[in-house]
Amino acid sequence: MAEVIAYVGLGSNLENPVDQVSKGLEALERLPRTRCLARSSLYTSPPMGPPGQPDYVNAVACLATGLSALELLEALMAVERTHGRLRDGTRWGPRTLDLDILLYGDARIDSPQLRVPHPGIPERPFVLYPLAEIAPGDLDLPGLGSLTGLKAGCPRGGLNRLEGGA
Ligand code: A4P
Ligand code: MG
Repeated sequence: MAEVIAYVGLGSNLENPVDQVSKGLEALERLPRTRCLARSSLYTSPPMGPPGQPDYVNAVACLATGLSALELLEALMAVERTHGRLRDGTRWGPRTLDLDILLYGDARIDSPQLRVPHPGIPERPFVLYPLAEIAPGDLDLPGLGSLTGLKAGCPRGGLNRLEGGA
């Protein structure tokens, strides 16, 4: 199958998040039939969702992949399992690395397992700004509009680029 350009979002707020996201980015380089074309800086951001949890570290990577969207999802979940979850005796510990498929070529997928483009993109500065850092020109997000337009409607909030990250 021909290569597809896919964007993957990484996020962590537990167990040394900078390390988690850096190792996650390295793991993306090792996915089968996949090349990592670009990776954003690391960013810190206040938690979206319930307050009282630590700040997040986020990044976005651009991949060229021969995997299907579902194969890519499965590969990302395997990375989450090996890199993002810690063994706690016999039980899995908290998830420390979250990997989301943001875009898969110009595909629009709406299945119980996989929604692409990721529906949270428009309200997530920690996705939009790292994505804009590495996207070539102004991306059109299928069904969501241009990246420039989405960024204009989404203030940075407390998003900060980490110096020397990634
Ligand atoms: N799934 C469906 N579509 C996708 C997709 N495009 N990419 C399904 C990846 N997975 C997708 O995921 C649950 C199921 O989503 C998977 O089984 C897959 O089949 P999960 O990672 O186990 O669950 P989750 O991450 O807890 O839920 P959810 O709704 O994906 O949470 P989010 O949206 O990932 O949000 N604040 C900041 N500042 N930064 C963050 O990164 N992240 C979250 C988690 C909350 N607040 C945050 C951040
Ligand atoms: Mg997720």
